[in-house]
Amino acid sequence: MNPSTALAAVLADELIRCGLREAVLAPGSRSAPLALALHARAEAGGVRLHVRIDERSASFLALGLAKASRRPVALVCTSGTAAAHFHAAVIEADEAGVPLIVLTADRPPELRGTGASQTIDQLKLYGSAVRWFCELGVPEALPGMAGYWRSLTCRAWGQAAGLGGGHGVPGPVHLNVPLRDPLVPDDGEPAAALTASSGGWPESLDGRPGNRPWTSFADPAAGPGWPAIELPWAERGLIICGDGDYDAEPLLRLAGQAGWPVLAEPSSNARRGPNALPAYAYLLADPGFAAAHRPDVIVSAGRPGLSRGQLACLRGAPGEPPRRHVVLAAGPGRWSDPARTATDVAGSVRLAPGPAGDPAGSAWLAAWRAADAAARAASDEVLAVARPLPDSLSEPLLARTLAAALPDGGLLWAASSLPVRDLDQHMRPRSGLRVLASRGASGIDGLISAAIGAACAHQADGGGPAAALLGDLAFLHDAAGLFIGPDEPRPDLCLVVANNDGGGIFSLLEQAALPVPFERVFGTPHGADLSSLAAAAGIGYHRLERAADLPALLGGPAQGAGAQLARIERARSQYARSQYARSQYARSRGGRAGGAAGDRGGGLRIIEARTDRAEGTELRKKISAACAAALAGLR
Ligand SMILES: Cc1ncc(C[n+]2csc(CCOP(=O)(O)OP(=O)(O)O)c2C)c(N)n1
Ligand SMILES: [Mg+2]
Repeated sequence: MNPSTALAAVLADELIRCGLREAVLAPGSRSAPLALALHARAEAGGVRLHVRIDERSASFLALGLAKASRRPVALVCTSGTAAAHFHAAVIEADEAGVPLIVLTADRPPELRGTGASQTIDQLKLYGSAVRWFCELGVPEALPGMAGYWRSLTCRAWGQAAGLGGGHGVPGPVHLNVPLRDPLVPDDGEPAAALTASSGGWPESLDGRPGNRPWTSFADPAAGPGWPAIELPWAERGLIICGDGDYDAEPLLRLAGQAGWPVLAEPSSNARRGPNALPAYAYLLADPGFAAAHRPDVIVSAGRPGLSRGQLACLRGAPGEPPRRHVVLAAGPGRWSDPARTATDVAGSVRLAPGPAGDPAGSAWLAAWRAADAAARAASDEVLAVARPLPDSLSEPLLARTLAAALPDGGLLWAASSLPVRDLDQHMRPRSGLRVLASRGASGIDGLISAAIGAACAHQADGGGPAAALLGDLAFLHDAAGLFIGPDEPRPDLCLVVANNDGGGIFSLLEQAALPVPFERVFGTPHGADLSSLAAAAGIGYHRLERAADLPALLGGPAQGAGAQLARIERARSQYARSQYARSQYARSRGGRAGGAAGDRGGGLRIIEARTDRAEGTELRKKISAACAAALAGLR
């Protein structure tokens, strides 16, 4: 076996021993050994492989897979600008704590700096966005390589997963892999040999017996716990849950014990239980309510920052007496304190024994609940009579309906910009729905692919149907993410696009007052025909006319899905072996393959809701005014 092939086979083998389940790659020549090794292992049922043409889509697909599964995903590309296209997803993975193992193939050193084609400086390409960077040595048939390659792979796995001596935070790692020709297996070498046999090597390349990884990591749950902080009870407390992957249960219990409202962003997955207040954004945006309801204690978790009212609440008013703000950290050195008001950082928090009022009868909680109910009723009333038709397609109504319609066990990907904010303002508390979003860097990039990845992983783990709520610019930004090869795994996923022909969020910001350049410079209308795009990608499409029709549409395939299914059927017979491997994989995982479209009925499809930006702006202003009037009525 030639050295490049051997290295790739060992890397793939060791990653699978570590627990790798999903790998994503984009095509290229320098990366051929890695691609062939992963493909061989996928055929054997050891891992699921996803191939994408566009590296940016590939990297966000990997991000979605890793985010939903909470496991490292391998991401492979060739040398040159291909590697640069991973950068945005690597940044999001860093900010949001998502485990990725990025493997960029590279020219060997003797070909660098010579003007050789597709050669750039790939060393530390992602800067401080990775937990660990390592440039591998050019593979050579020397003794000691098995230990070198296998231990290094385990280190990458441990660093990405946040393992290896404590409660680390998961994140991306970058292995730059120089590969020298030959880049394909030697003549006549069977594909099966790519699973790390060691013909022609000075020593065995095999891993540890029993299919164990070279290095195993102690379970962090067995180690010393995170420092907890004890808080004395105070009546005026708030729990603010920002985006993030943390266990909200202890916070919800604390809220119940202390009688504190829970103000939870959708992707905190903490918007449930009796103290969760879905209209909280309207309460915090109301200066009168905010001034009369200043908390003495705030406990915050995750990454808050979705609305100005929420940030103002964290900041407090000038001259106000200092208050306690306990921030729960995701891990060492990783906590969010956007207003710089943290008085304490801890791993968890509990109420100190001692005098506590009557949380159930607390006037503080009752006031928040009454205000929430009033704001909710006011906003619902505006939505119910929104022009031009009753039950017309307003974006807030779409968000509210979608979050309620997905069944228990479902998954919802919320795009940045207005979709996640509409959910924040209108999604009713519920359990059973997992809401994910790219809120690490809050980009509108890669969101189709990230949603596809999240849905694939969610459904491979036995999860239910998935939907994504996307703005039109976010949708177009990752249009390449729609173009998926016939043999690629596809989830049951509805891409629900609120198409207001531009960036609706800017109409709510200060620049909206600049009439002349506004539309061209911020609004960015495009007039794109999404149904043509769907047809070009062979993806089912449905135009939604009324929000009330959404629940029924979520359940079934859209127009055009028949053609998609037929294509997939052809692909199925062509690739019967791959399908067999997928089912083997699914069995080994104890779940579904999550393979081609139709495995779960719906497949990948688009539902477009056309809305009007100006009307949407007016509607949101009306809702805010109605909420303010309702809150004033309570005083
Ligand atoms: C990669 C990236 N580029 C630019 C932005 C800035 N940005 C934030 S929201 C937005 C507009 C999004 O428009 P759309 O997806 O249609 O959602 P809408 O505001 O209409 O709901 C832009 C360009 C961003 N967040 N990420
Ligand atoms: Mg838009």
